[in-house]
Amino acid sequence: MDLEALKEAVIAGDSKGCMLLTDVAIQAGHSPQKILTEALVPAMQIVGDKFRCNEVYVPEVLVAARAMKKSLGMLKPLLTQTGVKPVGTAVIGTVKGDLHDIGKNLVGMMLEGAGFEVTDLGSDVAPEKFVQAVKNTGAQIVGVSTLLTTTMLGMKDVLRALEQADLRQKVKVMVGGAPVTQAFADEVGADAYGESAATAVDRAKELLGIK
Ligand code: B12
Repeated sequence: MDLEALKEAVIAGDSKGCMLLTDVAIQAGHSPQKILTEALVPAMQIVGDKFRCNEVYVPEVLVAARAMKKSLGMLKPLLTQTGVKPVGTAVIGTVKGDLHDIGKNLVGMMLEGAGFEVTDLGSDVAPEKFVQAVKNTGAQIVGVSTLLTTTMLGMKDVLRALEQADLRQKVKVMVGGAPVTQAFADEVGADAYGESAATAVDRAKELLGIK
C-alpha cells in the first residue's frame, strides 16, 4: 500500500477515509513517523498551498485539518508508545488572542514524529501559561506560533515572561507562523525561526545540538 490514497483523503477532507486508510497503512507495516511525514504533513502543506492560490477556501482547510486530526489521533499512541527516551522536550502554543492552530498542530506532530515529548497548550495562550508549563515539564524548547499580525508582538510578551520568571537561560525559544520572519524573530530575541513544520524540527534539533 502506498500512502498516496491517505494523502488524497486528507486533502479531500474525508475523515472516514482517513481513519480507514490510516488503519490500512498501520496494518501494512508503515511506521507512524512515515505516515506522518509522507502523508499527513505533505497533505496539509498542499492544502495550505491551494489556499494561498485561492483554489480552496477556509471551510476546505478546516475540513482537511479535521480529517488529518482523526488520523493523527490514531498515530499518537503509536508515536509515544515506542518506549524510546524522548530526544527532547518541548512546549508549544499559539499566542494570546490568536485562535489559529493548524500550523502549530503540524509543528507539534512533526516534533513528536521526530521523537520529542510535546506539551501542546493549544491556542490563545497567555504568557504566564507558557511559563507555568515550562516549570511543570522542564521543557528545553518553547515553540510559539501566531498567524495574525495583530498578535505578533505577543511573542515578545512570552519571551519577557520567561525572562521575568528566570527561565530564559534554561529554554530555547523558537517562533513561527505565516507573518513571522527571521528578522522578526531576531527583533523579539527568539533563538530560532522556522518557516514550516519540517524546519521546526531541524531548528529544535540544532538548538539542542542533536544531529
Ligand atoms: C484557517 C484560517 C482560519 C481559521 C482557523 C482555524 C484553526 N483552527 O486554526 C478560522 C476560520 C477560525 C480563522 C479565524 C480568523 N482569521 Co484566519 N486564516 C486561516 C487561513 C485560511 C489558514 C491558516 C492555516 O491554517 N494555514 C495552514 C498552516 C499549515 O500554515 P501556517 O499556520 O502558516 O503554519 C506553517 C508555518 O507557518 C509554520 N509554523 C506555524 N506555527 C509555527 C510555530 C513554530 C514554533 C514554528 C517553528 C513554525 C510554525 O509551520 C506550519 C506548517 O508548515 C489563513 C490564510 C493563510 N493564507 O494563512 C487565515 C488568516 C491567518 N486569518 C486571518 C484573519 C484576519 C482571521 C480573523 C481575524 C478573521 C475574522 N475577521 O474573524 C479570525 C481570527 C480569530 C482569532 N482571534 O484568532 C488573516 C490574518 C491577517 C493578518 N495580517 O493578520 C489571514 C492571513 C487571512 C487573510 N488573508 O486575511 N482563520
